[in-house]
Amino acid sequence: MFGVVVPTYNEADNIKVLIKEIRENVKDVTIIVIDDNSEDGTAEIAKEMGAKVFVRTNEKGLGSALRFGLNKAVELGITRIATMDADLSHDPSYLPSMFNASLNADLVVGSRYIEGGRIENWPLKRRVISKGANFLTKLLLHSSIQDNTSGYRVYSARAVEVISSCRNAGGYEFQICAVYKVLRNHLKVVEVPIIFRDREKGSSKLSSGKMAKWLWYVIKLSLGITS
Ligand SMILES: Nc1nc2c(ncn2[C@@H]2O[C@H](COP(=O)(O)OP(=O)(O)OP(=O)(O)O)[C@@H](O)[C@H]2O)c(=O)[nH]1
Ligand SMILES: [Mg+2]
Repeated sequence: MFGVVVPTYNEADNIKVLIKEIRENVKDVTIIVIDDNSEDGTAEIAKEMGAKVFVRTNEKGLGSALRFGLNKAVELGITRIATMDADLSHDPSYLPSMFNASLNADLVVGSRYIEGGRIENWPLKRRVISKGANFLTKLLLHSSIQDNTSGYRVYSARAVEVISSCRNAGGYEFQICAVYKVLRNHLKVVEVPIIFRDREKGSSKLSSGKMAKWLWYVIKLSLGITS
């Protein structure tokens, strides 16, 4: 049984297209939207489109939204759960092959940094941030994964159980925690190439404050002073 978890904050211009494209690519898929009380009607649009929508009013953060959504999916009996951004950077046409790969792995990572993968139309600054984050993850946490920051993934129910300990990774650092825990528990990870497109509508939620929080978390994780 396949599911897709989409964290959203003010993605009204993108969510309708995304839900439609997910359904065009995967039959019988449960779409779970975790919305942190968007002001632009994202949750209402997702509900109208037939997604299972959870609106959180007293918590915020990409990582905690993903953890919440992945746990909900497991509760619903879904055994292979994709996560993807709502901003159309992650092309739903990769979902069938990623779900297929997930039948033999606990984590499938849609990777921009292996052969066949790439990023289209990202500004230099954004490329440097992404490459730098991956460099630090490999250096400090000895990750063998090339694209540790990608949010386009498929988790098995077993992987979701293992990453439930990522409680201290409430923001963008959740992606790093999840890869780290899955590798530490000797679960199988595969990377498949994806072509990533920059968002055309809506705005990025990645701020310098969130990047600083990300860095501090990764340092603490490498020193073993957080989980
Ligand atoms: N529920 C929830 N979703 C979030 C939060 N922050 C970001 N998101 C969603 O997470 C996804 C990724 O966020 P983006 O702002 O696109 O961040 P990014 O893709 O790392 O960066 P850009 O390249 O700048 O787009 C999008 O679907 C956002 O709407 C949050 O605090 N809560
Ligand atoms: Mg984005």
